[in-house]
Amino acid sequence: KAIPLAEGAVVLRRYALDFAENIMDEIHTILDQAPLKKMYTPSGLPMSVLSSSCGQYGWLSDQQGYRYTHHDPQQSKPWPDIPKSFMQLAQNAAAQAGYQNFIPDSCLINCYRTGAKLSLHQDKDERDFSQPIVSVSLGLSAIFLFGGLERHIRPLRYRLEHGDVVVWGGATRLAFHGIEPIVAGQHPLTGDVRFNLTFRKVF
Ligand code: MD5
Ligand code: FE
Repeated sequence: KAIPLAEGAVVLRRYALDFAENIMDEIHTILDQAPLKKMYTPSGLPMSVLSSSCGQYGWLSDQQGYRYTHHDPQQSKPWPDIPKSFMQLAQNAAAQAGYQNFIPDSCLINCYRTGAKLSLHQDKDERDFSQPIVSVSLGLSAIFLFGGLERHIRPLRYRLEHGDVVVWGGATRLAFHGIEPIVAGQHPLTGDVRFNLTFRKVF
């Protein structure tokens, strides 16, 4: 069932649970073609999350800045396609939250090892903020930090677990958010990591 988390954000608890094994198989196929890599902030600081992408656009971050590209620079070939099952999951989840025509052109794959975190930030490298972001959590759980539209607002904390899907739209699309350091653990499907997929319409 759909639970509103804030104005415009909907949590679909365990929505992806039945698809999780298929999703992990697809993730491994994608990562064989476009391996996870360490990203760096524009100021040169290493990020603790490892990332890859599939879809028409993939997200990159290094000293040249944050951007979306058609190519995986380490492979000199286009990013792998978004699997059909991913598209269906993202579209169905978006529709549950009231977005009937969500057609993502990018899926970012984030891999969090023990201690990996994401500092408070906004997602604003996309063109149309009326389009939601659909995020799928897999494996180890995480404490999600959900802030406000300004950085100084103290974030609320929510646990996101294996199979949870969140549709971030409306006023939350530009909210500050982050992930607390992942606590060591073991998950039967992902082992010692958390994966998160974010589906976006970038262009
Ligand atoms: C994650 N990833 O769990 C999150 C899921 C990222 C990122 O933040 O940028 O890769 S997406 C969470 C999100 C997106 C847009 C708005 C809001 C949250 N929000 O309003 O809190 O790896
Ligand atoms: Fe984000």
